[in-house]
Amino acid sequence: MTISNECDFDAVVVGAGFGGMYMMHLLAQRGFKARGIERGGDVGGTWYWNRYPGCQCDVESMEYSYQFSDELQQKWNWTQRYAGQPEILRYANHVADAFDLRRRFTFNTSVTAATYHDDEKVWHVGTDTGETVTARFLIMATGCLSATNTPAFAGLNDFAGPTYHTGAWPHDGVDFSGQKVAVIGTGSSAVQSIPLIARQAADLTVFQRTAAYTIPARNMPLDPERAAQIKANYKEFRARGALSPAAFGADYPRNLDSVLDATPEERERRFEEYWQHGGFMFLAAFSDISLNMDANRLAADFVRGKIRSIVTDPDVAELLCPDTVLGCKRLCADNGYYETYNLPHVHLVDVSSHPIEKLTAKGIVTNGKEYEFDAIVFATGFDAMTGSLLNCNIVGRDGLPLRQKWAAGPGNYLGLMTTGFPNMFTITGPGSPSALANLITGIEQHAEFITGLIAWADARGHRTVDAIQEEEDRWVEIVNQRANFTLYPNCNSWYLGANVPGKPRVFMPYIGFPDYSKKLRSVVASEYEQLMFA
Ligand code: NA7
Repeated sequence: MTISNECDFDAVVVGAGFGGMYMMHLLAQRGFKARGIERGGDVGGTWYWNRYPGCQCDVESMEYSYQFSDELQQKWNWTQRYAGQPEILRYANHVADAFDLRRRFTFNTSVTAATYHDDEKVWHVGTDTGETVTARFLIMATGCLSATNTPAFAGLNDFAGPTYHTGAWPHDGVDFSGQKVAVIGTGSSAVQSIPLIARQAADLTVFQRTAAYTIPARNMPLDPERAAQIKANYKEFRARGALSPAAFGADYPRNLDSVLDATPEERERRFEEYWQHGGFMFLAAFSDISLNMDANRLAADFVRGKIRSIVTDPDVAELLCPDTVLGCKRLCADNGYYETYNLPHVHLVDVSSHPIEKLTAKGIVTNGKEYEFDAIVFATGFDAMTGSLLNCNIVGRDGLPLRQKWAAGPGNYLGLMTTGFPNMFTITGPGSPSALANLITGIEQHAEFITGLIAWADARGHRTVDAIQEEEDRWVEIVNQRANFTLYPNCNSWYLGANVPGKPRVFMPYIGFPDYSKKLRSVVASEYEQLMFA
C-alpha cells in the first residue's frame, strides 16, 4: 500500500460504471487512496444513460454480471434470461451499496482535462466544477459506448419539437402517445426501441441508412432451476465462459463444422435451431460464418428468408433485407422488430441513396420531401471506444495530447496503456477484447491486472510504468492481423470507427478472449518485462 505524499490521491478513477466500480473496490481493498469522478448522477455508466424503451443487454444475465464475489453472485437473482436496463441498473446500485462504493465517487462531475506532469510524475485532473486533483495513477473507466454520436445534420437545431438520443434518454421516460415520431438509425438501440415506441406513437417513421441483421432475442423469465444449477457450480460455469471466444455462451454448443460442408437440409436445420435459440449465438451455428464470405452468404440468406417470411409488404421486406456481411456490424437481438413493420402506422424510409438533407422546424427532409413530426429520436450510436477517452482532453509526457497521438488510430499496448502516458490505464480500451467480448468479464480481468501491476511496481519502488513503443506497434499489428483473418473489416462498423465521419479507420477490439487472457497471464508471469518502469 502506498499513500502518496506529493499528491492528493494514489489514483483517480474516471467513470462509475461496472469498470470504475470494480476498480475502486480493488484499490480500496488494497489500501490505495483513490477518488472516483463520474459525469452521471449515480453509478451504472452505460446503463445509467441508456434508458430508452426496450434497452436490454445482448449477453445473458447469468453471464453479464460480476464474478469476483461469490456471495454477490449467489445472492443476486436475475429475473430475465437477458436483463433489461432497469434491472441492470438496480444491480449496479446493489453492488455500489454492498461494497460501499458510492462515497468514493464524486458524481455530476466531468473530467475536462488530465495532464501528466513529468517533473512531479503526477497526473493533474481538472473537472467542470473547477476543481483540480492530483494523483499518481489515472485510470480511465469511461466505457466503450459512452460518447453519443449525433450526426451534424444541416438544421439540427431548427426542429421545433423535442429530440432525444437513445444514449442519453430522459430519466422520467418519454410519452409518445398520440405523436408522430421519427427514429433515425437501425442499429441495436433502434431495433430494441422501435417495437415499444410503435406501441405508443400514433405514427412512426424509421429512417434507415443500412439495414440491420437482427435475430430474435427470445427473452423470457429466467428459469429458476437453470439459475440454481449455474449457481451450484458458478465457478466452473464462469471458467467455461472465459474459454469461449467472446467470454460468453458458456454452455451453448458451438458447432465446429463448416457451413460449406453441410447439405442444404442440414444447413437449414442448424440455422433454424440457432434462430430458435435466439440472439448472438446464431453466429456459432457453424464455425466459418464470421470467417468465410461464402459461408457468411448462406447464413445471411437464411436471415433474409426469415425477414421475407415475417414482413408482409414485399417492398418493405426487401428494404429491411441487409446486403452487408452478417455479423460484421454487431448483430442485434430483438423482441419483435421485423413484426413491427406490419403495423399500419409504422413506415420505413430508405436514406441509403438519398441521405437526410436537413432538419427543419417541422421535421426531416430527404430526397426532396419533407416529413413532419412531433418528436425525433436519434438512435445514431456512439463515438465508440475512443470518444469518451478523447473527450477528457488527456495530455501525456512532453505535452502530447492523446487526440494528437491517436490521430491515425488508437496506438495502445494490450488495450490497457499507451506509450507516453505513464501511469495511465484504460479499462477495456481499444486493443483489448472489450466490445467483442463479455464486457463485465473483460472489466474484471483489466481491473485485476491493473491492481496487480500497480502493487508490483509499488513494492519495488517504481514510480512510473509506461508502455514501450515497439511493443505497442507490434500489438496494434496483432490486433489488426486477427481482425483481417475474419470478415469484421468488411463493413462500416463502429468497431472500425467507420460510423463517425473523419474518425481513423482502424479495427479496435482484439478478437479472441482466451488468447488475450493467455497473453495477460504471460505478461504477469514475465514480471512485466514488456513494460518500462522508472
Ligand atoms: P449503432 O449500432 O452505431 O447504430 C447507429 C445507427 O444510426 C445505424 O443504423 C446508422 O446507420 C445510423 N446512422 C448514423 N448516422 C446516420 C446518418 N447520418 N443518417 C442516417 N442514419 C445514420 O448504434 P446503437 O446505439 O444502435 O448500438 C450501439 C451498440 O450498443 C450496439 O452495437 C450494441 O453493442 C449496444 P449506418 O449503419 O451507419 O448506415
